[in-house]
Amino acid sequence: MPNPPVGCVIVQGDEAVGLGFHPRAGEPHAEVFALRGAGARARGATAYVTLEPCHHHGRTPPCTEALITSGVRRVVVAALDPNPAVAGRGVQALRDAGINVAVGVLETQATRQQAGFRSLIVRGRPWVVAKYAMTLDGKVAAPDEGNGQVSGEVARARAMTWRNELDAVAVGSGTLHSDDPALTTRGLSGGRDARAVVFDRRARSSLQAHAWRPGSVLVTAPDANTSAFEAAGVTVVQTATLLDALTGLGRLDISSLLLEGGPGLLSAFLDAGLVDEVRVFIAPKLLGLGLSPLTSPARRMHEAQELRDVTVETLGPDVLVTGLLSDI
Ligand code: AOF
Ligand code: ZN
Repeated sequence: MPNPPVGCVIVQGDEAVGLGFHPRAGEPHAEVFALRGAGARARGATAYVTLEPCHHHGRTPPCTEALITSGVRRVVVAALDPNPAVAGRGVQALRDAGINVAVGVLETQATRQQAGFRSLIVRGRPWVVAKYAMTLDGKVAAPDEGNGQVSGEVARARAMTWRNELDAVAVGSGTLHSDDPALTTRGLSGGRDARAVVFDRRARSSLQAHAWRPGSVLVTAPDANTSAFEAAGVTVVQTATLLDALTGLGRLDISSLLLEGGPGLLSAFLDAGLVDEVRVFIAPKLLGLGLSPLTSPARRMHEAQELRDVTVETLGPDVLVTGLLSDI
């Protein structure tokens, strides 16, 4: 964060002679690693890259220069870079240098992968992913047990990879109080923890909760007393609306936010039109009474929010359904 995940492959004939990806902000871009691998075999080759090559001096020099110097003949770009410092200039520079450039190959897949980066640079706020696991009858928790496991091991492992991939993971004060979630990435070698974000309008959460660790963020109302949190080293964002809260998280370079509950937080985001993507696990269990994932006030079917670009996958005994509520 806040840079995009980008991959590049250099292909000579039908052989991949160089592979690269951008590991983190401050380190070289994908193209540079791929061109290093290809060496002299880049001459006359085709470079495939998931994001338009940059044409500006950021933390690193422009990739257009590296590509032109390498002698590649053709560049295939999945998606243009919405960064105002690039925005088509990268493609133009390559074409001006006589390189054949194709744009828009596997664009949907690439933009979905880059959703956080694109959201932050275009809207100034993170891409918001709502996630929950429910039984076949649509319950996320049993009446007498707040945090019993709904989904199976394979599904839970998948959800852990999201805590590694997204920049931040958020819960409301109700979930913090009832479940005391650790919000860490477990069981993943080389994984990193997303920043923990707690939405607590009154700032009354216990500082003993596991979610508070270095880098954790408290989002609260403008008039809340936050001195104890600040003294404990928690980053505080004080705003009156959820939209402003997201902009505040964007200022912290948080480009993607995984909403992990509970129903109050999810519904507040959904009702404000601020959920961009939904990922739901459905476990083949029948519970009966229990907690619904949402408390939204829709009364008729036409008021339901309908997902686009829906994917369905089975994970062990569970089903994962994902879809988008906004355009990338
Ligand atoms: C590329 N290839 O692999 C990536 C790009 O501060 P810098 O130098 O790292 O530049 C960051 C910007 O460069 C970022 O905002 C985005 O526009 C672009 N990222 N571009 O050609 C890459 N990661
Ligand atoms: Zn670059």
